[in-house]
Amino acid sequence: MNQTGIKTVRQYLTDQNLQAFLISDNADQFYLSGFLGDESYVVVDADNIFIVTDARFFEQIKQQAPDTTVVDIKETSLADFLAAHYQNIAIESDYLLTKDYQSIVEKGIKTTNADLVVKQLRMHKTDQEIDLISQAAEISDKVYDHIVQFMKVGMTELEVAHEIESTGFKLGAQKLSFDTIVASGARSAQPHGSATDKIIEDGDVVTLDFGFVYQNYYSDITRTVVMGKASDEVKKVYQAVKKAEEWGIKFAPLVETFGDLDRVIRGSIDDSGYGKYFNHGSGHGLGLVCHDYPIMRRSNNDQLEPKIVFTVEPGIYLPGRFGVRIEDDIYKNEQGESIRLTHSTNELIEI
Ligand SMILES: [Mn+2]
Repeated sequence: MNQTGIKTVRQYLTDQNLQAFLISDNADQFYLSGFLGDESYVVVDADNIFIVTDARFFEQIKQQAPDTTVVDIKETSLADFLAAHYQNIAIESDYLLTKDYQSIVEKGIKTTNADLVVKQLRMHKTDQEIDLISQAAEISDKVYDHIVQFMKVGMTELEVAHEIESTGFKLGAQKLSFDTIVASGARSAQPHGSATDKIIEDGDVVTLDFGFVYQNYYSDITRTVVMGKASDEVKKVYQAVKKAEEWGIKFAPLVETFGDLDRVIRGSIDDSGYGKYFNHGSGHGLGLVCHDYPIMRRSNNDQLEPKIVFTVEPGIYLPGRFGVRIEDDIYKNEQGESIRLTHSTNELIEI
């Protein structure tokens, strides 16, 4: 049970004159209650924390969230349960199923979108959370060390991806952060090209983007390597991405908002002349979810406060040719220094 989190949610309810908060995002549910499940709902009101769920989770809840009250979904639907107790509630619109939302509205319950209330709480990490992300990141670093020794021309992307994954599991990872990306040759110009049976050839630029979860906390790293000798153009693009990434890390303690840091990173790529080939956000929050709040884009106004863990990941993608991305996991500490949680070299490696 996260007493501070629950207290903040209850304060929000009081301030907004709402009777309950329906938490549907699994990460938010775990953060507040300790319950790690799915297909369930957590309802926080002024006095109680309910978990609306089915019998699969009853025993688990006794262990993980003993201070909560279980509501058996077989006895009452979510909408009936809510209608019996509340006239107005906060919801998380980005995680509430449309069918459940419709049932709630049909019962005459008024809803208020509160998508960011728990996410903005969750983005501020405790020392213990930072330590867990750091351990997840250490697994990813060790895997990168190994994979640059392992991968050879003639292997398929999938062979490399499977080696990344099995190495991470041997090092104690709980699960993958996401499907491992190994994108070689022209495929490296696809920012999220999951591994295929394509054979890795001499001269290929290869993007490796992967991450491992440790005790429910995620890491995320990207490196781009070259098979054989890098051409002058590949070197030029690589240096432009590397510089933008380093500027992102360097300026993180000096800017006010995540939008400002996005502008710094994007500005660096623009200065290199490749601005129109950088077509995604320059980073994202990291914690109980891999692509967590906040997404670092120009329009984001969240203050870049100490102990928010996030990624910095600029890229340049030349369609049909090649792409380069470099990504590290960082935060700003209370002394105003940028701290890296991933430590792999960002120098260009020719294999
Ligand atoms: Mn990422």
